[in-house]
Amino acid sequence: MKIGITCYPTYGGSGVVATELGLELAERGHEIHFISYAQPIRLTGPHPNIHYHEVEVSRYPLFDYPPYDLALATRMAEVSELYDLDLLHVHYAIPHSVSALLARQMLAAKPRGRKLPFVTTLHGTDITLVGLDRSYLPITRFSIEQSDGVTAVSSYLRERTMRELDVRNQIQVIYNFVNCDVYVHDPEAKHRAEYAPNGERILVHLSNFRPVKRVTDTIEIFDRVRKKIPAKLLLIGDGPDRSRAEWLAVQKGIHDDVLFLGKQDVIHEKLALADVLLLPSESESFGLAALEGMACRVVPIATRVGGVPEVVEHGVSGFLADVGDVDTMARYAIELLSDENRLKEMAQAARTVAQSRFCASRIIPQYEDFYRRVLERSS
Ligand code: GMT
Repeated sequence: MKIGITCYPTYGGSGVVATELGLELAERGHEIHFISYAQPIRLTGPHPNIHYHEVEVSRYPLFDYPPYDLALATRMAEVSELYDLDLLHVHYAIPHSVSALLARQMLAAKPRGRKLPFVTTLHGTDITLVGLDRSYLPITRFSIEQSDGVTAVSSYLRERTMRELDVRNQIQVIYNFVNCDVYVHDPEAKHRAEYAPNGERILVHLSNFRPVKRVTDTIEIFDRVRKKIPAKLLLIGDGPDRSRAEWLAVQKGIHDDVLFLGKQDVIHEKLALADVLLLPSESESFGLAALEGMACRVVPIATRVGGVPEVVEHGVSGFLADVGDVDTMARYAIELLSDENRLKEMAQAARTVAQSRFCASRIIPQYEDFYRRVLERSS
């Protein structure tokens, strides 16, 4: 198939999933065209089946708000025509599904009207925050209902979308995935000594540092752990709450043990060094970071929110606690890091879940089937 993929190209779970999906599909022989305002961050190196088309947004003094969604729709229609795409797959409803809808209409209105179905994948805050904002709700609902196929990354997100947006079309759950050959434990842990020279335990947090991720809770948890166990905290990513987290680490006098690594291109190498991953988010429709950690045998300690319980089984492949309950999350970490056998057992259970339920080799065929059904319906 020839598939156009649109996503937010910067750091963030939906862009990561979209890019990894494109890479996996390209490996399976499909022709993939990314259409976005910048090259997706995980799209490194050339691939014969992958093309990237940049969306240029003109800036005129009159435009206080440059109309990206219109430029995107135009580029989607152009690329679809030029490369004879079979369908568009947009990640994150706002504004991508609206642009795809316009592109579909533009092509249908051509003299020899051409069909261009589009699939929308809902990721999380496009529904839970942005989509419920009154200024976006009607158009989000409309573009979801107009989509030729809709998927959500968890059952939680599907139920919530159906309940709160009251959409009438079917939403198929296709879980996020991880490439289990790339995301693996590093048995030699070559670089571990760079971060933990005295054999300290390593905890890791990976996010875009937005308020919803509660990064300062990560510092609170680590502070409690470090009082009991020699440990280091690796923070991967960047975003609005980074400086609050840095200040808190300084205030608590633990900044030498809290290592802000910033945005990283090769995440799995860093994740694979850790023992425990902290994900104390306020809301999380899936929790891709937890899954990526689990594939690397890193045990997640997360909040019991959204779709996270669909990924992490409490007490088996990780631990779950209430939002803000940093004491409990710290206690889980201390108990686990003090018991080598339990740590190994849970690390293996986490890896097994990642491999058996969320491996790319299981999930990508679900997308392929989904595309085929959409194409059949719209032919
Ligand atoms: O909402 C975000 O934090 C951004 C969003 C994204 O587009 O990066 O993340 C969401 O999508 C990820 C990939 O499907 C999920 O793993 C995250 O759980 C989800 N985030 C939230 O629901 C807060």
